[in-house]
Amino acid sequence: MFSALVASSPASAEDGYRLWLRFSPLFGRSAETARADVSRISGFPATSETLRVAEQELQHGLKGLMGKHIPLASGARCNGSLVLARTNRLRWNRKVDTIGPTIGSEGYFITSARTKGKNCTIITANSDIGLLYGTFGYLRQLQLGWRSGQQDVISVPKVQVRILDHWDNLDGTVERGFAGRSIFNWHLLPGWVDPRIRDYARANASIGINGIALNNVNADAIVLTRPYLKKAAALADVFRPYGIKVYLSASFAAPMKIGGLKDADPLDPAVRNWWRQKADEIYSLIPDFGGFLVKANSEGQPGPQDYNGPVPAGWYGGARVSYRRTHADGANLLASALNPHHGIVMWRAFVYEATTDERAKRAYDEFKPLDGKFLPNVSVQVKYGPLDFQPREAAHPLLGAMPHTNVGLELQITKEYLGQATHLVYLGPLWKEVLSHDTVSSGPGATVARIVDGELYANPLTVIAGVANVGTDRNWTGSQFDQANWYAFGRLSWNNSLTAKDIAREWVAMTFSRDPDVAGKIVDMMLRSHQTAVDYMAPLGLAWTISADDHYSPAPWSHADPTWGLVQYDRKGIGFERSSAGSNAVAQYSPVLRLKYENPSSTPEDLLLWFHHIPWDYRMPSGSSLWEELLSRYDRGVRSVGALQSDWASLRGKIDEERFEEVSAFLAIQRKEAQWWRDANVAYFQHVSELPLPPGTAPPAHPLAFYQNLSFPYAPGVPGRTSAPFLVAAQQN
Ligand code: BDP
Repeated sequence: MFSALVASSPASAEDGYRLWLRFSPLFGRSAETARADVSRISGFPATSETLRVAEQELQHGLKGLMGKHIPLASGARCNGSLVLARTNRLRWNRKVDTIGPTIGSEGYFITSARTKGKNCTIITANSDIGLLYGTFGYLRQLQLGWRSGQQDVISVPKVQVRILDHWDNLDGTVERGFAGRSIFNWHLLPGWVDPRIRDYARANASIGINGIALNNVNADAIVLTRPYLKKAAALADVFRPYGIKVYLSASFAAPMKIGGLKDADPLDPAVRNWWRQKADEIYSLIPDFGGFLVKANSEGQPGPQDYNGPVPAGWYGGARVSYRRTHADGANLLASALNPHHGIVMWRAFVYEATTDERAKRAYDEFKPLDGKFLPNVSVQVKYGPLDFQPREAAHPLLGAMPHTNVGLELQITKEYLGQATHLVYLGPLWKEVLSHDTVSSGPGATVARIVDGELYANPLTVIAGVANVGTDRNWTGSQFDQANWYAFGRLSWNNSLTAKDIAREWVAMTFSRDPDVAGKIVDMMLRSHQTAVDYMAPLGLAWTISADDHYSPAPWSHADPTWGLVQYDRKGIGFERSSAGSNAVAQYSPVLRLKYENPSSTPEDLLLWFHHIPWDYRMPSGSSLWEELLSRYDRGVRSVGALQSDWASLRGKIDEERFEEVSAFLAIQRKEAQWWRDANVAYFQHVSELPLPPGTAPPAHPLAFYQNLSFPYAPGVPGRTSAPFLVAAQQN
């Protein structure tokens, strides 16, 4: 069963399928440490599916690392073995007794003990899933060769819901997916569940992911019909032993689309009743269903704001009032239906309309007034920046602005705006930038990390979501290096104080090499890679330099329509004026940040053009004009890709050939595309600014029209947005 990963991937196939769970043999001191730790594993027999999984993982991992089969033994005593047991079976150990109560329901504790002359290593937790996390934590340390003798490890996740959002459609396509098709084969479910799903579950559990939203936020209501709920239930059965709950993206119009109701008004008693019954039905099939993810009143999706009018008798004490329904009405409608079953609602704050004066302000304008109005089992899910996962954005102004609301963070693992699968862009540094950003919302130290993990405002529900980058490609993520982004998301969602470098070091040691020289070089490449892409795609806080059609090619001109309020490029200068002299988006930040962002001189250079429309001849701190600085950033970006290529080339012979060649080829694509990005942007901005290129700056390879005439009708991940026809209750079986 657990096995596709083992059976279908012979050790010789270096195609990346095994991810960071390779368990290649240990040598030298680390092999000795492992041997000293383990002669057998006690704590068995396993009393749950989860423990059986832990047992398989330990045996499988140790077999790989130590080259031998480690037998299982019963009991939970210290007798020269590795003990895997719940805290309540280890009362004999004082440390376990003290630490146990502090590690919650998912944390774990690894320690060593000595009784009656016998040593043992203990992995303990208060729950079976904690034991599985502890197993993976222990194996990780061994894999890394970082476990030395006696050290204790206490590990407790900081965020409750650590979830991957799949933007997978029921027809098998993946919106913004660059790694093949959806790994969920809805057509064959529930009869056939691909063994790969189990491998997916174990990879996720190994990094602490405990939730998966199965379908696209541009949701097809059909997923909530009974046949599809049965399909989801079959997936939930596979995920369950790994501590992973399934969630579904719900269409707000589902009561009409599949329920035959005439509207979906959140105040309509028939609608409320429909959702309550739907929730009951879901839980009868999936007893541990996680809840709903909802995109409403955004990009054409239905939502509560579609309803405007008198409220039913009984509301507001029977007074006759009439008003437009809000996001809180919508979220609370679903939350009350799920509440009896302990389900949650992740209500997305990604909203805007083409008519708004400034798109980056919209979410704050709509949601800030609703602070405190959401039920406790609702999390308002905010992207890290107020536009849309641009290569770099200012932090989202809602982060820190809703102290009485659970605010969840949405990161994008799939690289929609960062070179898709081919460009090597490690997202750890970007996410750390976001998490360590100080919103100064309640004095200094109000970091995004502390808002999201609930520490700052003591939130009852904490959520961190990553838009998944996984598909049917053999290497899961479309490229070898994109696995690192999935890995980093999991590790950071468990522990937001890890550094991007720590995480890269772990990932490299478990995938490419434990050799410190090789690993050091790859880690260094990864740490430079995000800034590199920013340099050739969107330097100094620029946004929307990508094609509006394919989200693949450079096309700053494609967003230049001022009615969208996205960009401002003109003869005078470049950048978007968000100070009080412009859209005044700065007013949405705390007073300290507002002041900082108000003036170009105090705005961080990386966000200069995000907040300001700057004249082309503005003097930058470097002494160059803005125009020269911009050009030098593009050139630096292209050069840095060249450096990534030569660093990688120096590793020939030190990495297996299969992955070496694949990465080399992808870097060559990236090099070519970085040049193209640079040239297209330079050509366009030269056209806009009417400025000459300074001496020494190479002209673009082609005239502007060449770049503007390119088209990529088959670029991957572009949504077809085929919306489901209205179905009626007859569909239910
Ligand atoms: C944008 C994507 C679009 C998504 C949307 C969202 O281009 O495909 O549907 O975000 O987050 O980034 O809802």
